[in-house]
Amino acid sequence: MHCASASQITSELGERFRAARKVLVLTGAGVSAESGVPTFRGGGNSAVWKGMPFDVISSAQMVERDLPAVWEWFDYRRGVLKELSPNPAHQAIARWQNVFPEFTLVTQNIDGLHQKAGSREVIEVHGSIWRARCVSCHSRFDMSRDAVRPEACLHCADRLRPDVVLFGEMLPPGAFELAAEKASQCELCFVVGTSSLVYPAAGLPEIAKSSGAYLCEVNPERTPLSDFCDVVLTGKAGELLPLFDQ
Ligand code: BV8
Repeated sequence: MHCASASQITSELGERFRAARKVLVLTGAGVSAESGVPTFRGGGNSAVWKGMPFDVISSAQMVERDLPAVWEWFDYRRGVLKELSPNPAHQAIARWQNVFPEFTLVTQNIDGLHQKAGSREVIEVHGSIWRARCVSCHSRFDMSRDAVRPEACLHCADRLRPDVVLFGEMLPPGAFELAAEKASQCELCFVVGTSSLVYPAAGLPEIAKSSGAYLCEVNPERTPLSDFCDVVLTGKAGELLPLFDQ
């Protein structure tokens, strides 16, 4: 495993970091790996729950077929996340919102660790594990930390489901559009801890690059995006991102 050294941060990247005004960061499960959150794919195998690949248990069809099973999967993950804290990668990204005049943070993660690290206005393109939503009136209910999950919608009594985007479902209205707009305007785009396989989120760096942004990937492994990047920092986000503050 490549150890993260400042030498990886090329002078050009350092200069662009110091000069940039409009910066976008896209994160995936890898940014939470050092907090103890299991990733879905890193390390070759994809996550499995009770014999089902995660993109089956986390699918729109499963909500129709077996909502209690979907809740069991997300209740289990909420239980794991309750004990976990942001790591130096989340903390560095939270500091960056005060460094750059126009800073945008887009995450595929539903774990809320960016917000716990102090990041504001996080664009959660795949929703949040800390909210429930009514399947019919779409009322949302906060389940942060110790709130118990309401049995049914307090407004129309219909069933509640996790307020996350499942496979085969559209992203939250406006979230992707806002992220795509910011991606098309940014000068510097960091892609941190994602395998760049899940769309449409994986299309955001391509929008940034084709709009003239300088693209930097941070990941211990190569991804389908790596060849497309101006610079690839090979290593752990929690070790590499704090190096930019120096
Ligand atoms: C949709 C919430 C429209 C739930 C998630 C185009 C081409 C092919 C397929 C499609 C396409 N368009 C749409 C699709 C289908 C599908 C898709 O992309 N499938 C993939 C599998 C091919 N997309 C959808 O279904 C999307 N919706 O398209 O709707 C539509 C609707 C109706 C009808 C027609 C069209 C919705 C996708 C969102 C699904 N929900 N999450 C939950 O969490 O359970 S996706 C979920 O998986 C995450 O949010 C994330 O997006 C993805 C996992 O990816 P990563 O976060 O990147 O994590 P991964 O484990 O894969 O990789 C971790 C990386 O970190 C690795 O590279 C590793 O090396 C690195 N790493 C590890 N440690 C560290 C590290 N990096 C840095 N530091 C470390 N320490």
